[in-house]
Amino acid sequence: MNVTKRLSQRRRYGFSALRPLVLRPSSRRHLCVQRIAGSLGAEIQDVDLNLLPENPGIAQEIREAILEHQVIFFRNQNLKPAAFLSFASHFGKPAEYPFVRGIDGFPEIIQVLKQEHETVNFGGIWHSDTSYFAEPPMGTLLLAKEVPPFGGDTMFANQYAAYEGLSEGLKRTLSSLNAVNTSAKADASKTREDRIRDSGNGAATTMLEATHPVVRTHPETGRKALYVSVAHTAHFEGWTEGESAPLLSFLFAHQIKPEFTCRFRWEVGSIAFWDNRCVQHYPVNDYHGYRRSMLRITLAGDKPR
Ligand SMILES: O=C(O)CCC(=O)C(=O)O
Repeated sequence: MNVTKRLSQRRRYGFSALRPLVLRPSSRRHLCVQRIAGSLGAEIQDVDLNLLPENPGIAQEIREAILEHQVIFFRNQNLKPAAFLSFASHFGKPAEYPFVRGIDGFPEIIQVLKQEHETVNFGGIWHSDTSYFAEPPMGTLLLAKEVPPFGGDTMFANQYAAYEGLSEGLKRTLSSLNAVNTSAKADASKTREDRIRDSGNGAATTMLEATHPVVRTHPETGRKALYVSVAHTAHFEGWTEGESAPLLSFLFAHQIKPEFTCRFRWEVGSIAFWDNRCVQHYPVNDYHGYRRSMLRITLAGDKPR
């Protein structure tokens, strides 16, 4: 059965009833996909994303590539905000971010900015986006507008690999645990302060919280992924913070082992598109004195199971 048919069956019948999706690169006809690391990440070369509306096959192949590689990258895509939003909309429903106002005319697009005089970068801690939502975003897209002459890379970590790298004993223990995820952990809150100061939307004092399984099953691939993060996970459900801390600390260190990661060097016009259901990311803050500006869109997701 081809991938398109299986994806539509998954949508109709639900995901769990079907075998995990196996993607065959041989089904690609439009895209050249080049892996950039052993664990995750691939660069898609020689494609003009403005041409998607006339080539629906390209969107389908991009969808397959993100499921296979978890994070994908494009170069030289100097899209205007409307075109960026239109590109993102092929893959899901753009959602608003609760803490920062969208750019003029585009409430679903926020600017991820670090200015020359600032020292803290937005999101500068390992995380999966807004896991304190009951239904966290399935994916995020970032488009580079201004980049520093060096540094400012973003790292990504494969949470399927992190889960698979655990012992069978710990996997069994984690299988029955939920964790409480909050927007209020101090290290994560700090990374938003500069942006809230200049483009906050009044929600800064709101504390958002959601409880999710520690191991989630990806609704499209059927694979299991670790779903806690140092930025947002406060404690296991029914455990105190003190009781949770030793096991969480182990998981936080384990899930970002270099072997599970890739690292992307940005250029103006680069796009990264990652799957928050199985990936964490970390923007490296090593470019003080230079400006870095990206546009970000998140795509609505479902309740982790
Ligand atoms: O600036 C980046 O590379 C990533 C920013 C980030 O962490 C986010 O948008 O969630």
